[in-house]
Amino acid sequence: MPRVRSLFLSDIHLGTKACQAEHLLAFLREHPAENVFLIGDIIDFWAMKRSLAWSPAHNTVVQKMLRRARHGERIIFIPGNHDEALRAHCGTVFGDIRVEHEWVHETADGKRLLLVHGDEFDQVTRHHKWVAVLGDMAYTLLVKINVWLSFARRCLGLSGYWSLAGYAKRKVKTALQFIFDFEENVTRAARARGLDGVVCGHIHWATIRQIDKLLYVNCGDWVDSCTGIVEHHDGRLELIHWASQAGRHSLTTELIPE
Ligand SMILES: [Mn+2]
Repeated sequence: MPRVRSLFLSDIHLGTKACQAEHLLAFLREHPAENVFLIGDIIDFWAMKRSLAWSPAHNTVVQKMLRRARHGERIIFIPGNHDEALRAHCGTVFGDIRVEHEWVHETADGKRLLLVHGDEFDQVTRHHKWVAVLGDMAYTLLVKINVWLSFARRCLGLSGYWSLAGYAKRKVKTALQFIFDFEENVTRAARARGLDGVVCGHIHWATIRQIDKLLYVNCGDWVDSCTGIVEHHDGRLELIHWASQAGRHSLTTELIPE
């Protein structure tokens, strides 16, 4: 029996420099599965139009996927916005990999989950670099800079207090609101279809949690956080943070809250 029942991966962004293909390959090696769900932005056609960053490791990822499909793993590819060119091919099969606009997966313990990339629930179309802004360290630094900034403003004779940190905080609040809106919209779509939850990607923010008694699962990404979701043979879902240091793989996991 393969090590896990299912793998859920999204936002790999093959074809970009940022793609952590080597880490992904190590993760894939450790996780033979019955089902592999590729939930969008697997190949980044947008970035490849600007500049091609296709390394041998990116080739290997594609080859491994084709090989796994050939050897009987069920692989379903749901295109995202960065690989939307493949949406025209939904309903077809490429080298044993099935391309679908969306999918309903039933876990071993009977939960029916909607699998979608999620960009159609994103009110903002631009990319989300702001995730990097969310951090106490950045905030603390901003507060420190602000002390000097206000001193400089006083020296320049500028009146009134203007807070850089406050400005950043308002921006972060907007970013957090964006995440909440996205999560709510996606979950609502699953509820409307009478399903038990949703597995998506797109916002590069991995999590497994309950929203209004529905399961909300996000696969995260392989450009920054190196995260994926696995379904164990009993249907339990687990978020895996994969990190590799000097050839030694370390695993930290976060279990689904009961
Ligand atoms: Mn996306």
